[in-house]
Amino acid sequence: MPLRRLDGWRVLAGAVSGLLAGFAALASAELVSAAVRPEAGPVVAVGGAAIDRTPASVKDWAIQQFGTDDKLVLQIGILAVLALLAGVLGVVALRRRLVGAAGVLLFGVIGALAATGRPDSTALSDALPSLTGSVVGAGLLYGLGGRLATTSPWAVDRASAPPTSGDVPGPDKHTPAGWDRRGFVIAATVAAAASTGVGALGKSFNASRGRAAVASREGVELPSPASPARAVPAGARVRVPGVSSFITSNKDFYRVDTALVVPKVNAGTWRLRIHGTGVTRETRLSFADLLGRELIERDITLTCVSNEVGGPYVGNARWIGVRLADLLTEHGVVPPSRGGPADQLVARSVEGMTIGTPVDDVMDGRDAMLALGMNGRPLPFAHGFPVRMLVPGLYGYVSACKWIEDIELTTFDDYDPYWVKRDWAREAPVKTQSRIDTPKPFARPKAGTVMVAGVAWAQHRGIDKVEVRVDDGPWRPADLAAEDTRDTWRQWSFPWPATPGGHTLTVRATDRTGAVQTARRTRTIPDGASGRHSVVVTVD
Ligand SMILES: Nc1nc2c(c(=O)[nH]1)N[C@H]1C(S)=C(S)[C@@H](COP(=O)(O)O)O[C@H]1N2
Ligand SMILES: [Mo]
Repeated sequence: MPLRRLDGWRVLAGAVSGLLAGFAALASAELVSAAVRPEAGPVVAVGGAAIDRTPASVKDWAIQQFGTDDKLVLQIGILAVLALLAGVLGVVALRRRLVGAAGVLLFGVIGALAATGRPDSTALSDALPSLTGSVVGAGLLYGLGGRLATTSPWAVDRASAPPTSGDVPGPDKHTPAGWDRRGFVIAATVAAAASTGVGALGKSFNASRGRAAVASREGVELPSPASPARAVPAGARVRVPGVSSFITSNKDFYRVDTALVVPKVNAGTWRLRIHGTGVTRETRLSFADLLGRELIERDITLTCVSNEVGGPYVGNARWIGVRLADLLTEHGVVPPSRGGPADQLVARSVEGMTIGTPVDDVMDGRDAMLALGMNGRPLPFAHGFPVRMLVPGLYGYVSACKWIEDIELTTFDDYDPYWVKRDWAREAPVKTQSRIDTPKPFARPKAGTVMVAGVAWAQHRGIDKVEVRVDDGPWRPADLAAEDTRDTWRQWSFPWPATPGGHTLTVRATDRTGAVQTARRTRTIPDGASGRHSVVVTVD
């Protein structure tokens, strides 16, 4: 037999059938996940498993590179890899349909393992979306393969061609000219249309699941707090354009969490369990129980441990919530400094996050709270609706559990929460920091008086002084705006008589313990970045 030319169209059709199989698998998985839970879908599960296993340094790098888009980048990456592998499997299936189909099933198993291995997975049913999807995908690949069957696309001297495996019909049983193009195109079109329909159905079911939660949020009326925050002092805001607004709006508030799908929790069915060592009265509280208590309203600045010096992961909001210390006391909790048995409070969220906080910090008189409201609104879903924890003075990863549903009293010896298992410090008070908001790096201000301004924070200690240095000159005191509370950041400004040329501006803060913000640069891991923020500008 003469050497037949490589049939490029057939290879392409193979790749297309692989892609279609992948698409059908994901679409049916989406539909099944609507019946199980949206988080059990393969892309979310594999993405979540990847996040759980990413070394802290890589995760930190991803946050720096992509910011809040890190999750989108991850999902696009997963889909791109899946598409590539699906295409390859499709080509493999040209010669070995069973191998191709088995490959698709293998992905289903990987997805199922990822889904059931997530910390929030409580049922084996989480394996169903991936498994069902892969069975559909494998079946489709096998079926489409029937339309493509002929000799190997590459080869072709029959004598030297590898033995045809049993599942591949020999060329002569099919169209002698090669493969069944018409049949393939029809089958592929039908498969694509069916998958699109199934996927769309799954998406709409998943969306309607969230609708009850959305309605429950819209129904929340925040009562006026028994203990309101005082008005932000007029002098707390410096009047310099470019400074961060004193209160960060909900939409501008940074978001850092591991959730690929923002949990949509229905406040009507939500419960908070309080239990553990030293809890004399274990309870489950409803959202209405919390709303019915005396509420406090406080301005609190929240900071992420992943914030680089000068970085954006800090925000200040007016929160309304329940005093956590009172709630714990009612449940019999005694802090270790007064002889209590539990030194760690572990908060768990609906999606399986665990966050550990020193019980002494929660109960030492500061305004640790279960927040229900943020800037006058129920918490946004992305910021923890219906309830999140906040402890002034501690980084978010050791204090600010969003979508909280469980509080367990335990010890630091007995339990390591999520981030601690991943090399971050057990305890992490916020480090004293300051940031230049204006001028921006590489700005070109005109010579004359240039207003340098920004924010400084040392939550729960308070900021007492901010100083600015130009190049290697002396430290000069900045004008400090009035303090709102020692749990909030403080704005500052500095009128700089700028002379032409390149200059470096550096800022440092001193907190109320008298400690000066260190110049020693450290990484964010394990307990927060230290060092001083500098901005280089060229004065014209
Ligand atoms: N459930 C849950 N809560 C969480 C996290 C998370 O990943 N999951 N991240 C924590 C971290 S690291 C920070 S800095 C704050 C950020 O809160 P924000 O997104 O509302 O700004 O939430 C904390 N609470
Ligand atoms: Mo964080």
